[in-house]
Amino acid sequence: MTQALLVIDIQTDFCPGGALAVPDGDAIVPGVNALMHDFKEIILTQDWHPKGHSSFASSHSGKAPFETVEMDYGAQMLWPDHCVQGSAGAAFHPGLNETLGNIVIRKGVNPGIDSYSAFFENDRTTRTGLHGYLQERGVSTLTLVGLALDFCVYYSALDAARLGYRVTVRGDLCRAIDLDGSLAAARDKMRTAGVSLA
Ligand code: VGL
Ligand code: ZN
Repeated sequence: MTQALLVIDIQTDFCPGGALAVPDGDAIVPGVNALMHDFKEIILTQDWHPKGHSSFASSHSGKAPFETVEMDYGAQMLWPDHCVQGSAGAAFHPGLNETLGNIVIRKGVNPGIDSYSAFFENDRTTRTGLHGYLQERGVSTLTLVGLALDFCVYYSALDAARLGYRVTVRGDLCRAIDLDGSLAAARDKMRTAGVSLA
């Protein structure tokens, strides 16, 4: 088994009506469910923050969502409170066929470090364990789908390419937040990194 599907953060808070809604985010759910039937190895990721997480604007006095702060590990965009561990918003979108997932990787659990990528936290060095899992399963080729294309999908795709996987991002099965040109920048950088954007 050498191929795996990575389903990134298809959670209630990233869908319309959620705390950090990605426009049209729920539209990808039926297509993702269908695609899961083509894979034997399926990894689901879940953004999973403790209350008061350092990526929440509410944790920084005088700061508003979508402003940035300087953390020890570099610039960090601040977000509305979202995907709080155990909350309804952190659950997978109710339409997602999560039973087909072999393993769930939860990320963003460290109170002081955000984690966009499914492989590394935002300090770019602390590992989530996903690479070890994939290596043990003999996976070398990855297909990525999910939310948001210009944040968690993008960081995961770049890290996967850097780790040596062959990476395809199914752009039709992703949706973007698109802040200040972040989508165009993410597309450019993914292409440069050798990620195929289908
Ligand atoms: C995400 C912002 C904050 C994502 C997660 O899943 O793209 N974006 N936390
Ligand atoms: Zn988050």
